[in-house]
Amino acid sequence: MQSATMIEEEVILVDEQDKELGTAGKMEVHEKALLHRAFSVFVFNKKGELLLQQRALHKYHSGGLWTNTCCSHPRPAEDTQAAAERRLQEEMGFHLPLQKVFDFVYKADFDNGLTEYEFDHVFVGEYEGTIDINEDEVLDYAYRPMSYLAETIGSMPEIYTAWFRVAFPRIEEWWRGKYK
Ligand code: DMA
Ligand code: MN
Repeated sequence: MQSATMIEEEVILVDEQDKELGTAGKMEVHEKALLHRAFSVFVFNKKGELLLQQRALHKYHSGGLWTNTCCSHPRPAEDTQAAAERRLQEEMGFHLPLQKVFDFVYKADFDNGLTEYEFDHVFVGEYEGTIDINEDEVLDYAYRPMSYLAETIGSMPEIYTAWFRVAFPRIEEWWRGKYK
């Protein structure tokens, strides 16, 4: 029997301006380094600490690494913010209205031959309530101060995902305007 996770998920192919070009299978785009639409969610508590997740060890790339609260890809025809709110619930077990803050394009090659090449929409939200992680996706979580993250991205970059390190300076700039 085929499990739900084995059914090929479809993602949205885009150009560098996020214009839709079509759809393709999730594994195919990461094998062939095709640019596709993605999102990254950054959730903070009232003190302005960032909620990190540690990716489950068996994820298709970056397993065991620490990263922002939640990441994934919108499905074909799915609104990107709605997808981000859906996936935050699926991975971290809570619902939160999110706000788009910026987007960026990045490309990163992984040791296992896969590549992330994404137009990444960045969303933020504030949350203090209960967290119920999905163990198929997430190994652990922790709220961390931005100063600690800035320091440790410098001193031990290997524990963090590639896109988290790329996005961090811009999130930090946004964070200074809100929490500092
Ligand atoms: C993909 O996230 C998106 C980014 C920004 C890296 P993911 O690998 O966690 O996606 P999924 O949860 O769908 O496996
Ligand atoms: Mn991707």
